[in-house]
Amino acid sequence: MLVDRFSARKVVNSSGKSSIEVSFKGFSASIPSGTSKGKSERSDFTKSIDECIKAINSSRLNLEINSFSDLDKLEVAFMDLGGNPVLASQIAVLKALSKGNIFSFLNSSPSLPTPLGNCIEGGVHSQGSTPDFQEFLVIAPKADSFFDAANTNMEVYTTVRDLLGRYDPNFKNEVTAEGAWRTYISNFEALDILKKASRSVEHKLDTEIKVGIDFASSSFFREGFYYYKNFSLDKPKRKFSRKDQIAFVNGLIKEYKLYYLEDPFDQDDFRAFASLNQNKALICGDDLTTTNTARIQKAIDNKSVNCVIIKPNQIGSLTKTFYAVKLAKKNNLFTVISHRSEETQDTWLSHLAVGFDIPIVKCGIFGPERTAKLNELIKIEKRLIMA
Ligand code: 2PG
Ligand code: MG
Repeated sequence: MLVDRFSARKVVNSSGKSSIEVSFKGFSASIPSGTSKGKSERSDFTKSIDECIKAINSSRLNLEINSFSDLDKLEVAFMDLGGNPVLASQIAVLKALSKGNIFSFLNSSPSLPTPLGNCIEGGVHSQGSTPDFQEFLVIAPKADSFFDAANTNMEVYTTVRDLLGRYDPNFKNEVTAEGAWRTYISNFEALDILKKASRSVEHKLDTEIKVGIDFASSSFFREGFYYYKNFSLDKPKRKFSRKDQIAFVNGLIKEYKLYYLEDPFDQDDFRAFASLNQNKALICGDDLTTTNTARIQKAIDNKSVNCVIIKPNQIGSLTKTFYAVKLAKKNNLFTVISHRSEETQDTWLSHLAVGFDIPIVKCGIFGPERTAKLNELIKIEKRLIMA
């Protein structure tokens, strides 16, 4: 397929900021951004979005792109503009190449991932006296279908809202950019509410529900210490050394039977990650590994994690994202493909989850940008059942 020209524009994301959307032969792709970024992530834009749009709209290319690996040619063409323009052009062309069916173009024996849903949000994704942990997550690992798993997460989400309404006098049904509940309680209270809601939905739907945390701990780590401002009801302020944090996280795994822990330690402390028992839970790197093969390799060498987050926008290239998935799988690491906080309504993430054969998709549970992705996976599931 000859790739000669694109058209680009701004669209509004879930944080009310501008994102880039790029179209090719009637297929469009828009790219999200993160709020809590790992420090080794690629820049979204190296110029202003307006300058990038102008550069894309005026570019005249002459590229023959017929396969996934040919998408590298777009990396060369738009390298100077940053990761988001590169990714947008690659995904738009991939949509055109696959006639909108990215997942079946990439994978001849596709299966569906399980959704890991963000229910309550604190950290830098919320404001005010909210929990220190960034995300309180739920998953129904044994659900019979993607639809059932997404529906279970939604039941927990609405049960959490009801419990927060009764428990937190400051709760106003507010949601964050990811559509999770914003509450003004401590980490432990939020965990207890999530656990309570999960137990009640487990009982109602007769299904197993597990909980997880994205600590995003680099956001409250400074000069060797973890600073908590909303640790627990009786003692909100805490200062933990590295050793304290390791003991604390180990205690949480036991007390809440955590299924999934993301970034429990600072993004450069590969060895602290390695100290956790990987037989008990998924220990996942996000800011630690940033979808970057060099950092994933370092995590493998240090035995830091048994799981890595895959976010195409962190590395700003679709082909490099694929190399990251390949490296992780070759080393028996679990993979979790993830949305970003500042999302668009595009659904390519859903296609990549199936196309790259990734077992878990991390996504918000509700809100237009999240529902678009979940519904696309429900549609893909339906298509696969009918086929
Ligand atoms: C994360 C993500 C998505 P952000 O930390 O895992 O929830 O947040 O996109 O802000 O990096
Ligand atoms: Mg994270």
